[in-house]
Amino acid sequence: MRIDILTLFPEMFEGPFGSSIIKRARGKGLLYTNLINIRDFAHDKHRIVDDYPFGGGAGMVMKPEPVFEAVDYAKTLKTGSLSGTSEEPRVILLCPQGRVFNQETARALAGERRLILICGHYEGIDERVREKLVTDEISIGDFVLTGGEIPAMAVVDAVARMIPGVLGEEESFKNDSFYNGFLEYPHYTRPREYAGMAVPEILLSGDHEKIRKWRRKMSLVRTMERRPDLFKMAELTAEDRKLLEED
Ligand code: 4GY
Repeated sequence: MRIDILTLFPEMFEGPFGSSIIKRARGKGLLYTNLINIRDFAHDKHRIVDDYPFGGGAGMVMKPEPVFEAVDYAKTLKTGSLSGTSEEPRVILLCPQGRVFNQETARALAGERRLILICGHYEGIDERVREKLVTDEISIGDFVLTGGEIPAMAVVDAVARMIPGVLGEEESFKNDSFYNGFLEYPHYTRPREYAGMAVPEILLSGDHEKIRKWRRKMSLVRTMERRPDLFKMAELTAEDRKLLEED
């Protein structure tokens, strides 16, 4: 998958894209990321990309021209299997007004061949960018950040790990919270006792069927207690009901 990211602060992405699983995914050729500096598309010698808002008010607004030109440029970039195709890529703006991102969206986006992400900054971005260029608006939650860069990193990370081959067999997303609609069960590793706190006996028993049931039950109870909204939506099996009824 190819992801082009338009930003005024490309250096912010160096850490997250150069570390851990995202670094490995890029190394394996499963993910190709490209950073485009919107400032490179400014029209004047001072490379100005923002201006005062029409109608007055606080803060600066990102000018439309550099963003339009940066998106046009991004659309011309087609390497490998994308060359010669005329598919119109999804152009995603990260902003608090967008649809709230979740695992289902991550899974859907992981099925695309390419994405273009736009990171706004300052007070906002000229509305004509939204009207003409943007196909999807995504929010990572009901809070306001200083820019769309951190949300873009979150989206790339969540999408990348859903691409087949990015996670090893050991790391598979099949056990994730949200993949199956429930929160995860508690995890433990050595030592068996730490600071007076013991690992639940059942995990040391070697009885894989008992362990599976215990984990399932913890997952159900946690979801019920902490995320009643998720629990309401989830489908319970006959075994789930039985696990919830015992002591
Ligand atoms: N929350 N989810 C978010 C955000 C900052 C002004 C547009 C969010 O996605 N983005 O808070 N973004 C704003 C700042 C320009 C982006």
